[in-house]
Amino acid sequence: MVSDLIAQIATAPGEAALAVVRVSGPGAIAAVRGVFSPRSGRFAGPRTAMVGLLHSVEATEPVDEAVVTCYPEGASYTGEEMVEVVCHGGRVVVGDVLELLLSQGARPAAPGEFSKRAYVNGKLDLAQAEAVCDLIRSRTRLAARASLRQLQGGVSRPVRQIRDRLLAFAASIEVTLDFPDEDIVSLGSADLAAHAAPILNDLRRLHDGWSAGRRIRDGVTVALVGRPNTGKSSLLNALLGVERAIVTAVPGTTRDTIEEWLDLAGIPVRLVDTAGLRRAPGDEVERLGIARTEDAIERSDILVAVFDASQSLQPEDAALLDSLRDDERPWLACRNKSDLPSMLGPLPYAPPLGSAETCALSPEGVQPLGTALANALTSEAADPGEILLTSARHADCVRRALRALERAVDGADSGVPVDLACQDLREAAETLDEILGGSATEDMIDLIFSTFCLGK
Ligand SMILES: Nc1nc2c(ncn2[C@@H]2O[C@H](COP(=O)(O)OP(=O)(O)O)[C@@H](O)[C@H]2O)c(=O)[nH]1
Ligand SMILES: [Mg+2]
Repeated sequence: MVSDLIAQIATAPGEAALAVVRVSGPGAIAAVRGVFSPRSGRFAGPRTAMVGLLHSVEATEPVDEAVVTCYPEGASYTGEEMVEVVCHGGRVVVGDVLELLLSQGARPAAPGEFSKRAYVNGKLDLAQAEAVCDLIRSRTRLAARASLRQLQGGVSRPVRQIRDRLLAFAASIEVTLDFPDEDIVSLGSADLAAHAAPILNDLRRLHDGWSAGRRIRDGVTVALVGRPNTGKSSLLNALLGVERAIVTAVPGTTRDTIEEWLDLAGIPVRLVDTAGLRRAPGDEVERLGIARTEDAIERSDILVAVFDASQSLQPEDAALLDSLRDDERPWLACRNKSDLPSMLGPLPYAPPLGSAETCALSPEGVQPLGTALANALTSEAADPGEILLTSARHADCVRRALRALERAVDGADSGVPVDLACQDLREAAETLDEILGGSATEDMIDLIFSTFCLGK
């Protein structure tokens, strides 16, 4: 593939001590040479940092003092000849540095273009390249670690291994088909099932990690629901440790839904405070707020039903419990205002995720709710060292591979010719190869890299 010269700022915009501008493609080093004068007077060899002055081509206008490192073809992130310029950050300088490099014949790189080149040049497989993007976007440490493992081949290795076993399996069957007269024992359906079993097992295990992986990557939406004045906004504030939502003693204060991210046991939680579900809303704004509440409930993975424990169960509380009973989503009860004398008896239905007693007036008082939620979230979480699929694309490939393999086994069972089973095995292997990028189409690749950030 013929490649051109690209340049882009690799760091986030805004005031910062330093910024990084990268140039990649044939002639990258010559392009930088034209606008950079090393302080030592001579251009250092590859992979050696040089401090010096970036200036206009005519050397009349200094642009910045910078550190420049050159990478030869084959030994850089993209696999191409590449230069990394570490200049000063901020609004002006870094833009000028990029301009300077563009004036040397580079064009601005599109989002994900450096990583795409790394993939095209075999520096990273597709799953690894995707991990770079995920690592940057991680919302919690657990998510970052899962992406790092993926970057280091944690997903690619088992996937490649299973793919190779499927191919070897298919080849071993094909041998019996190609040379039917030779002294090769042909595979019966029982043999096929026996050979497929360990592969099926490994594929299933890989796929099982997806539900935990998805939570770690995309997070879980938790909505606080309940009638007005039970303390939902206070709970949100105390859990976040900041006064995010307005709290007053006036029922119906929260008119809009408020969302904030929270890190609970390493899982990103989108916590949603809702307007109370009142049967007789005060005005139009509150009516709209309640509509949004219903929408927020719809989008939630877990619901927290908040009750004012200093009052007996009110008709609106009972109505909420009725609707929760009919909802398939898991929920837990929060008995708030535990600092006041308790008037709330046992609830008519046992919450599937249990109950937490809280006092929303302090961060310590809401700890039981944090713990109950964390327990609910981590109950099916994998152990930290386990390989987790954190990409919907990967999970989909594994699911399709599983189906193809199951088809092979079922088909052989019901007397379908073995060569058809072979086709299914090859299809399963090819589907897994999509994870690594091997059998991914050009459009698929472009789509994946287009979601990357600029300069990546
Ligand atoms: N004593 C006590 N008061 C609380 C507690 N939680 C909230 N409140 C008070 O209850 C009122 C309503 O709280 P708010 O968070 O706005 O309830 P929301 O309508 O459910 O969002 C406010 O006056 C809060 O200060 C609590 O745990 N103990
Ligand atoms: Mg509120």
